[in-house]
Amino acid sequence: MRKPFIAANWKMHKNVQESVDFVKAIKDKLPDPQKVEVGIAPQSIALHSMKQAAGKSGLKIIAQNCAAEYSGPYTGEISLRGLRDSGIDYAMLGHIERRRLFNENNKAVNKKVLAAVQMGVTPIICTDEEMVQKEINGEIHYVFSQLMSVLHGISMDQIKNVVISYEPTWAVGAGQHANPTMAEEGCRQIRRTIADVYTYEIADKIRILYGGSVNPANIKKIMGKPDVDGVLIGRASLDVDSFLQMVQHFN
Ligand code: 3PY
Repeated sequence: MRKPFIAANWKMHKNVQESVDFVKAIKDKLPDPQKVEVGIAPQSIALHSMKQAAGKSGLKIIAQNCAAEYSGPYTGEISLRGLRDSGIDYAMLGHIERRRLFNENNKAVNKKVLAAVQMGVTPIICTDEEMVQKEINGEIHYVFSQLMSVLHGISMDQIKNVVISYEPTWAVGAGQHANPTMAEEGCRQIRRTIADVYTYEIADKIRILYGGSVNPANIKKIMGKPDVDGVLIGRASLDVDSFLQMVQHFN
């Protein structure tokens, strides 16, 4: 059974105090962490304080990015050592806004994914809908070429410690209606891609999230789809009531 995962992407919103106050307001109202995983990705300056505020609540704190290096002379970057030592569980990598606004390409994301896996920080790899035809064992399959590039060098063992998020460009930051059928189709094709490149058993266990315009009105429908194991929520996760409404669906 794949444990559902509800993650908030706060982008560049909320300062440290606002982030900590939010955690204090929600931490005793979260669903059972054995049944559902809940996480928040704040700005990097709030990661450590949020982790401390979360205490033993089970709330996961997620970095929105990291460097491909453990530590060293990389001015302005977020080190994996710093994340690991602060107890940060996940790093979201390759989000469409990083690609679009900061020119991150597949090669850069791949380096980060490899480094994160090696350092024990689980990557949440964001991918959009670039599908191509590929010949696998003599058959033509549709695969996510972008996903294949960023997973380059990830072994059978390492892929088990990766979460994938399908975030079609048309839905991110748009506030428009997310389409549950299209969310399912994207996640299903990603699972097929993983099965083609790794194995069916691995594809069956890996968690695939959907991201883009998720809100209290559509979350239940989206998460009700068989290949959607969770969601990455943008704008609708910034408000305490709306956040709780979404996570408490799964109590
Ligand atoms: C959005 O919904 O806008 C997101 O970017 C989720 O990551």
